[in-house]
Amino acid sequence: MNRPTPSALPLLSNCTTLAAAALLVTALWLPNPAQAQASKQRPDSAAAASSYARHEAAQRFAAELDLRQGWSDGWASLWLARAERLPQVIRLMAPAPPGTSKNWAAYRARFVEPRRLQAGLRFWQQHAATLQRAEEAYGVPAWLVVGIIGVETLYGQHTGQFRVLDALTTLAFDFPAEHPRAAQRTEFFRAELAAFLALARAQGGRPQDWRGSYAGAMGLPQFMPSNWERFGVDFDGDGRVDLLNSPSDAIGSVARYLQAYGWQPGMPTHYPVRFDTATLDLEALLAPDILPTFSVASFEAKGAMLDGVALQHTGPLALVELENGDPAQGGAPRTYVAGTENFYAITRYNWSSYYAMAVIELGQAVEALWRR
Ligand SMILES: [Ca+2]
Repeated sequence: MNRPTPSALPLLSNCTTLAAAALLVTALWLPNPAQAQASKQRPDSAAAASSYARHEAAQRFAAELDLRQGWSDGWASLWLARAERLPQVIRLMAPAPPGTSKNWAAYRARFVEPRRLQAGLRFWQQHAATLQRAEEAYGVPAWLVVGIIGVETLYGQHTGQFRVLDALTTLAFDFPAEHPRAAQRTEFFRAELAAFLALARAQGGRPQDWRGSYAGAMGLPQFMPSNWERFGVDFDGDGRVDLLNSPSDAIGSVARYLQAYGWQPGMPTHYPVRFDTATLDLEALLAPDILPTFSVASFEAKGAMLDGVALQHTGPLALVELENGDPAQGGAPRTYVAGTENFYAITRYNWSSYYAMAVIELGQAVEALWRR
């Protein structure tokens, strides 16, 4: 996203695999005029750019990192001293106001739309052989890789305009204290900052030049630095993992990531579900959230009824609930599906059932165009 306004929040990428549910929820809230207004009116008392050169905790962190990594040239200290605080990043991390409702129909419409479908088709046509090679290597289907790269960055068109060094340093040392998981998030972003400094050093060039999302996610697949390190693949064989410029590396890395988080070849992601109102125990069905927990038999015993091939499913299922706005304010009824372990695997990329559903629907719609 070039302009990360509240109405066009870039998705928080696979940083969420390390438990950023609360954050992700923030990214999911849909455009809310009141919220946008509030953020415009907020006085930017702390907005003046200030560097971390004299920030005690940041400098201590950098010195320790230099020592731990054996960076005798003081790489971390040098670059953290040049990092600047980004007030906009802090604002984007604030939790959504209470009572904000989510809207699957509106969310879907942002991602499954003609422009993105056409870009997806072009991406598939251009990279068909690579997508097939990734499927053979990692068991992850082309449509899923195409869905993820499409939702994340519109096939590389919106990879983020924030300086990654500034964004990560801001989140590592000025994470909004009022956030319910501020301590955990601070630790997370400090680890990502350390990984980023190591990555930039290994790749050459100045850390200052790297651009990404406001959360520090980078490149076509919006990988966080630690995931670049863990799951990045040199899939075009040029000797380096380049997720900023190489679609092949991005394709291979996304597929490898999903394989690592449990994607099972051939298993559907979800099934339609209908309710038997006489026996429905919605509270019990929703209690495990999106974690697949119920056998087909126990799912149906609680009033969530399946049909056709779903009845032959052998693994656990989750009842996935998607809001379509606030019913009290004219919103549509909620959408429900039976999510499998593969649905869950997609949410390891970005901890959100709305995200997973958009990825699935975009990827499969592009596949239908491709096969036509
Ligand atoms: Ca490469």
